[in-house]
Amino acid sequence: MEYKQTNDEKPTSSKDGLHISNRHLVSQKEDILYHFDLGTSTHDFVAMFGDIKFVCVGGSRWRMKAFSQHMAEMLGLGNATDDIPNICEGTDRYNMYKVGPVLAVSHGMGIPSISIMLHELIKLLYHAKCFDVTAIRIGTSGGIGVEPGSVVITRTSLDASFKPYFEMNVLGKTMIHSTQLHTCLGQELLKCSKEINEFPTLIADTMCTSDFYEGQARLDGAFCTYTEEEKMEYLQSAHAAGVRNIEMESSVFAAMCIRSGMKGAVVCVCLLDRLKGDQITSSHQVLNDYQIRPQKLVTCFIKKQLKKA
Ligand code: R2B
Ligand code: URA
Repeated sequence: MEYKQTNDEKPTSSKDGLHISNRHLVSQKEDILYHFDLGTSTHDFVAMFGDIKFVCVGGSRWRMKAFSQHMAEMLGLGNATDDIPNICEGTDRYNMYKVGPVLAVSHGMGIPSISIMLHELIKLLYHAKCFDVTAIRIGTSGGIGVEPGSVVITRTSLDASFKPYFEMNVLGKTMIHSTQLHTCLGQELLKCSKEINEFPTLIADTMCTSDFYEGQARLDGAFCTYTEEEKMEYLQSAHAAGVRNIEMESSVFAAMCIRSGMKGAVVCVCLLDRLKGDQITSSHQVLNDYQIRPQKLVTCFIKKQLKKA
């Protein structure tokens, strides 16, 4: 196993925080961001994206559109009912919306999907000469020993063995990347939640898995090889290790934020308490109300930051 410390990486270029650590990219005449349907020869990245300061990512394309519409209203840049064009309309992989200095991008489900999106997003920001960019993942999760509807701001993303790193196989070797999220950013987000004062919010560790069913110790997948007692023992040991929620993208998100020099945060609402069950039984209305919570928190944070600037 090869231990790759993030700080060892030599950025090819760095401007107040955004690093691209890839010397091959510099010699390339054109860069095509295939899954965004954008390219440096066909699009003026500096003109389109040069003012971006905040990037918000989330699994669902509809949620990210609703988020950008809400953001437009909150920043006084439009009404929540105004249509906002999808910048990536040439592809059905990801959706992207821009509202002033805020870019909202969908990432689908799981580590591979968000990883591809983040490679292209980081290159987009690099080509656009963006600097001092904050990236926030807003999403859903399963809580462990927390009330449904609570929002967890991730301290560190742990793997399924509760290790604080993201392992990736590169050229047949295991590379390890740190998965600690930005401490001050997490504290600022917690402050916003206290100001909003509408839902419980905590800072805690998040477990990131590569599956929703067996990977998260559910008993209701198509296959299951363990007993209910073994499931509970595993979830209790996750709780004892400091884990308060489980989702499927935070590890590679944290790792890529560190590698690119972006401040990163993960803000997820808990749809259920996994110590009490596996199925998500709340009504659509309750689930919608829950899913708006991370959006509210992040909108409040961005509004505050822009006022300061
Ligand atoms: C949270 O919810 C999705 C699974 O339902 C997954 O993308 C995640 O991280
Ligand atoms: N997302 C997950 O990954 N797990 C849950 O239990 C709920 C949402």
